[in-house]
Amino acid sequence: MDIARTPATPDGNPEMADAAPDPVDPALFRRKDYRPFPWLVPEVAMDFALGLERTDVTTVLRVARNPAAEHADTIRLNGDEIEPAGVWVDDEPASDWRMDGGDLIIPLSGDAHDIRVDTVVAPSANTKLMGLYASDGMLCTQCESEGFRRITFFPDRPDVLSTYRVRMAGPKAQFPVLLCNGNLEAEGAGEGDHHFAEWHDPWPKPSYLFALVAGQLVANSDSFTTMSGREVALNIWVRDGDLPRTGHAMESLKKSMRWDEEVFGREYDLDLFNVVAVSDFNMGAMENKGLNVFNTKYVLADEDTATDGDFDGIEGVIAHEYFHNWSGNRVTCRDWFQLSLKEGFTVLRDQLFSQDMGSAPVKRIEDVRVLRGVQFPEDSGPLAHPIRPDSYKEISNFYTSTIYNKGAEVIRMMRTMAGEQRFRQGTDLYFERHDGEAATCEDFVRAMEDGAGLDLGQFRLWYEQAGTPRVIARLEHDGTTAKVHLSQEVPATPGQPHKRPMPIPLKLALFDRDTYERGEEQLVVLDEAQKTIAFGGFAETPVLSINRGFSAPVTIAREASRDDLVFLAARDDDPFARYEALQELVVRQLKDAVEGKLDSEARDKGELAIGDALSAVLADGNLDDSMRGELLLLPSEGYIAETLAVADPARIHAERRGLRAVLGRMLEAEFVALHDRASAVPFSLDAEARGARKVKAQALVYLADGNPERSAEMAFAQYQGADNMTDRQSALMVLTGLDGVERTNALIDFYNRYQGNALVIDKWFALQASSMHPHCLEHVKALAGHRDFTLKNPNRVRSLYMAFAANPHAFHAADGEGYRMIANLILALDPINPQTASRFVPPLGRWRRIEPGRSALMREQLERLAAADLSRDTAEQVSRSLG
Ligand code: 0A1
Ligand code: ZN
Repeated sequence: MDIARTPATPDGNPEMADAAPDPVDPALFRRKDYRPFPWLVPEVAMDFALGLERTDVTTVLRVARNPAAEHADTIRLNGDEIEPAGVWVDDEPASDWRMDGGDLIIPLSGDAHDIRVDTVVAPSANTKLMGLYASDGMLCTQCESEGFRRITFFPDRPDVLSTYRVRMAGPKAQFPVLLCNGNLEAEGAGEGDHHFAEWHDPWPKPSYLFALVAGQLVANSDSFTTMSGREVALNIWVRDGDLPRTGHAMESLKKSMRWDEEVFGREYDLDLFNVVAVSDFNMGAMENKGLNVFNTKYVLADEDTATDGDFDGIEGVIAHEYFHNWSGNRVTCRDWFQLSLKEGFTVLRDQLFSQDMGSAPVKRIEDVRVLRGVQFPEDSGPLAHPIRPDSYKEISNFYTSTIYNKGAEVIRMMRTMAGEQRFRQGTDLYFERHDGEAATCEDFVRAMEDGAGLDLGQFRLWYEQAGTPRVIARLEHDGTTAKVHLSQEVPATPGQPHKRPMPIPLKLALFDRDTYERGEEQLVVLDEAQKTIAFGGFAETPVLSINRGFSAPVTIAREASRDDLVFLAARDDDPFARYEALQELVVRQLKDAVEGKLDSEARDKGELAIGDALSAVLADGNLDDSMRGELLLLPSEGYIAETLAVADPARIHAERRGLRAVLGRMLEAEFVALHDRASAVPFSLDAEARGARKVKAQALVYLADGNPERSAEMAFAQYQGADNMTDRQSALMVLTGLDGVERTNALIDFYNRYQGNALVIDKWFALQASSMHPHCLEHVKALAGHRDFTLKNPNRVRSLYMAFAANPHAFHAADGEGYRMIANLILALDPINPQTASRFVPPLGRWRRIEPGRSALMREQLERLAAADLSRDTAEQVSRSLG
């Protein structure tokens, strides 16, 4: 590696400096400690004798010394909760091996050997859902990041690439379908009632991309012809009854394959692509080579059981996993510190795909909402980390919004600076240079420099520094010149007290206040602490539109008057900037209200301005309903909290509801008319009908606060008349927040109607846990005892408790009961499924930004957790949260 071009880290260490294990905390893995593995493993052969209770695994590794690594006289094979049932070296039984923790260490004297290790695993007992596990009577695997070591002993790190040959055998009646990565080479009858299949994956891959599935499955089969004319067989495997709900996933897959060819020049590289849906899964889906494994939530949909949002989620996740075939699989990661190399890039790719499939501006707004709702709080809290972290204890904790969503924003900024065409040259070069390799973020940046012709010297700070930069914008007008004064601050984050200025690409434009004319849009890269840009030809102070299209993942503090925001909210031609102006108008009002800065006159004025702006949105014939729905959405309570140094969740909730009630009353007739108009649009999945359903829901939400009785009536009628899940769910959401017989009846009806459909019953739990009802917390407590609730299924756990933890008025109950409930859940879930348990710690970790009374109660629960015997996953999150 060319050290000369490697940037220095903030503390002055070159990226790959030599380093010994951390003397203070040996459990800490550090990026700078990277060493290549002493052995290459070009080929792996595996044999599985399958059973739910017991599966026997034989693994043969062909190993050879790695000329690029230091000499070693042993090989370390990682293992986790497994034991070697036999070890052979070059066909001779070996006895000189030893264990080091979970790892198997075998002495090796020659330059090349065959190592055979036998293991036995118990899939049914595997509640962690990592490695080989049973779900709903079938067998499946999850190996990213470190699950393969729960199946067999192996150098379980992403820079060891091997081709795999796998034989799997088991009872045919129980496991009629046998799937693995790559191509099926042989299948047939085995002993007795058994059968077998042999798979070969010709593409070298790291162990985390290994997958195996066995069970009673049926396929929706189709095919795709690639740009070079190769025919690829496509299968989406599901449980028998679920087949009618796989059409959308299949269409999404074919669209993704075509789009990646057209936009990134990437062609699929096997003759077969399998997707399997499983109901017990820790995450959304997994990009295993040629055999993607999906959470059922991201496969199954029809109009009766899935919302428009679910349809979008499926399209996006199918695309995401498919795109990984190049950004992740063909070019993989050198180590887990480089996770954003594949995840940030792939998220950007799936975002661009979804932009092209639907409305680009709406998708951009949705993506920014996720970033602000999840990543910004992460970046301003105790768990803040750079998109390329420097250390971790448990890598599962780093599958974060920062790695994924901020990672995507960082690459998007490169694209904005280079333009689409040069960006493509950069990605072409990256794929060409690193195909078949385990690469680093630095490799990606260099390919962008060389291929896209960007100078990214200082830009590398985006990989190193955590925290959301804050840009302060001030406009000065003198004669005919308008000066935009920009400055930036990057806040301190854990372990990074001092920050350097980042290069921040800001798209901006100035509007003439009288003629409404817009000057040319400029891309200004703010790469110093302060910068001033002058624009000529303005007789009057213009109106500044900044961070158009959300060109940089920063917060903007601008000195804009309320009139300026109203101006932009009405006529900015950049849809994002228009949305932003409206959001800011509301955020300012609510912030001032929460901080007690509004007298009644100021309150009225602000409410009127917002009412006028919304009224204009409702009346604007140039808007489609989908964008109208975005513009109508009030900023979330979490987002408002994020703008305050210390937040009082109860006040924020009360003020936001209060404002919505005022607006609901002010615009009651308009909302009723909107609801009527939208209700007349017949169901279809096209953009217009979807937009209609979106604004219909918005109208009900405003009316729920403005005129609850009327809203309840309308919602109940919508619920009963619904011919699709989007309308049914939005009506039920509104009813669940209100009191009355409509609520009870609709909840009972919904449960009875969808009993047995796990994904829809998840919605039933989630709606109640995220409801505006004042007794939400008690409802959640009761639901935890419901016969359909189980800690064993991550979707069910999330549907109840994640929805609750994200529901500020319930979670932040003044007596701390919400915090106690989440801590109790963590304690109960941790021994079953630590990965899912640890994801519930961050909501408690917000304590520093919450008013003192609640803050102490949150901390108390974290301390209670810290005193317990926790998994490595949860312990790391708890100690960082307290830290
Ligand atoms: N690489 C997957 C995410 C993923 C990570 C870990 C998992 O283990 C439970 C599962 C999935 C993605 O980005 O889609
Ligand atoms: Zn991914």
